[in-house]
Amino acid sequence: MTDTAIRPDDADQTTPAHPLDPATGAEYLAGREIMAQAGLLADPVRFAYYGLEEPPKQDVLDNRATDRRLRAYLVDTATGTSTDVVVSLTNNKVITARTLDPPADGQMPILDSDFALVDEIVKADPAWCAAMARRGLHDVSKIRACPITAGAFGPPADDRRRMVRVLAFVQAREHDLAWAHPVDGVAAYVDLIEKKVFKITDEFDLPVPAESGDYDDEAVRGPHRTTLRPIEITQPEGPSFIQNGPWLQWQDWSMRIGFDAREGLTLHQVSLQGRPVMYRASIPEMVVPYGDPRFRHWQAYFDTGEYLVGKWANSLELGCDCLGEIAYLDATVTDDTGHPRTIQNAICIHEEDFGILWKHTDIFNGSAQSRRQRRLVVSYFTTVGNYDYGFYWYFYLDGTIEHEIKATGVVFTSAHPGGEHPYSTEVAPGLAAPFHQHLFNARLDMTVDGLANAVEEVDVSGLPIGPDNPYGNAIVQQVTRLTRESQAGRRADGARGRTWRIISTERSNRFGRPTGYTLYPESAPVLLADPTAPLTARAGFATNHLWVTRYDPGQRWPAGDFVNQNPGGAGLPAFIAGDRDIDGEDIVLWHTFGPTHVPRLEDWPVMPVARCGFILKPTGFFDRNPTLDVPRH
Ligand SMILES: [Cu+2]
Repeated sequence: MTDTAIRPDDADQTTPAHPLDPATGAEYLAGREIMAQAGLLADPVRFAYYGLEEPPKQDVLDNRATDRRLRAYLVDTATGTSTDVVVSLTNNKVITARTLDPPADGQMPILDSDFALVDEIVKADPAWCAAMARRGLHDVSKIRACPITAGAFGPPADDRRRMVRVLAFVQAREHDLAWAHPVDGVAAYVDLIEKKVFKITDEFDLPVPAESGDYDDEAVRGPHRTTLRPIEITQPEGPSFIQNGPWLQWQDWSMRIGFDAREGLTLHQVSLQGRPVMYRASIPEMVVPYGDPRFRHWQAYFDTGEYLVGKWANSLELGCDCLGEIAYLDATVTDDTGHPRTIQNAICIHEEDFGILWKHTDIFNGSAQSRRQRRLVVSYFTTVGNYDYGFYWYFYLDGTIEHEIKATGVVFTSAHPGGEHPYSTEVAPGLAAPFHQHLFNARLDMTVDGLANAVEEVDVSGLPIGPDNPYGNAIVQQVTRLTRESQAGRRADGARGRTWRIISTERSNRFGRPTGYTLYPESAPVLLADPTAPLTARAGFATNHLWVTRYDPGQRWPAGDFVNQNPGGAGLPAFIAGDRDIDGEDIVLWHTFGPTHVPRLEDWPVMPVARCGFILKPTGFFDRNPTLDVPRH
């Protein structure tokens, strides 16, 4: 096992080799200097986001992407003034600096420092302390304040504030699991600019659940089992991939790896046998709406747009998080002041055996053959509050691409009111885990054999008995071309085996049919909130499993650029308003997926990984099984 991490920060370089390479620490500092010179960084201006502003696709493809740019979301924490800034490192100047109108545009994401700030603010608030004291909680040093993004629920005076709502948990001892001890019925509404509690809702008292959830305490977990023998994975000749910084090649695949403080891992220019498949792939948004309609009806977070999943990426550990011959990439993000921070070993790259690739024992010729499947794994893990999410991209020998999200960590909790509560599961005495959804959105900038692509919706069905089908056994496909954006907001349909095929409108296979890749969705529920709910307006992307748009470099974020307290309508619903032609064009697929989580007793106190994702498979991309050349051993 070797740690072969590439540490871009170690290299003293200001100009990366490729226009899609992640921004370096030196670049962040250079961009910061440009903003400072332009007077944009007077204290207390903070960076709510800072990252690479990727060049337009055509410029990259034509090798003329020479202007290296960074984008910063600045917020003045004294006035709330929020500015969206793009700087050119190449030309050493500010390109744009737009001041937001937050009630219309939304607020900047949560700052790192907001967590500590909120803790201070609530603990200094007499009314909040009194609400705690009435519940018998007199020592506020044992209370953990959990800031939850506010959404947009009115009244308008509230929506104009940069605010969070704060729930409380008790952590009586150092290693206590605070999530086991929610203080329910009371929430503090905190203005992050005025730095005060402006409202408290104190609606009901329920006892703080007492049972320990400290899963690392032997008194809770019992003694460790002793029956697991070691599994060791060795690759005596090393892994089969070649990595050169962010560039990666494995078998017939090649790609570039990127990382963004907001959306985490990004993949670029994924190609197979030198043929383009995806120009860019990432998971640029997720929303976790909770389904308890009591006073916590506002609980729904957009982990990516509001909290920035990328900057909470974990440093991975060999032997624990990743097994085998691992290559790591570090990620460089920035702190609230725009200074670089390196997350060591943030991205894990390795190769896995994946069981049988193909196998057949022939009854006629006696041939008995079997081949092993392998996959290249590119992944990272992030922690946002109580939950942890692993984002895994898999590339297989047969051309399959899979994305899998591993959700683990601790379920969010409330106090259980007793009896049959319709919106939560009682997971420990008096402790509830409310039902909720984890709805992710994948942005798949497909380039199947080039830029000119189209999407077909493919259903399967039987046919009724008739003259052409006298015994009723017919099985057919219904293929519907999605030609305009207005037509391409689609739901999965498991009963019809619905898939979406992305085809090249320029290249064909040996039967003259378009080469393609098929998206296989999991047919789980989309957003369950009422269509007229305030959340639905803000999470419009989550109301369909599929959207298809014409490529536009400005359309990056499915819930809009500024998700925090956005009033709604931004992102995908706005992107398709122009109803562009998507047939034979440069198109982007946006795929919503993820579980509706009814917590189980077994999810407490720490949840075994729950998986969700999607698969892309070559469909007529090759003329036959592309893995006949895989040797037996
Ligand atoms: Cu969950």
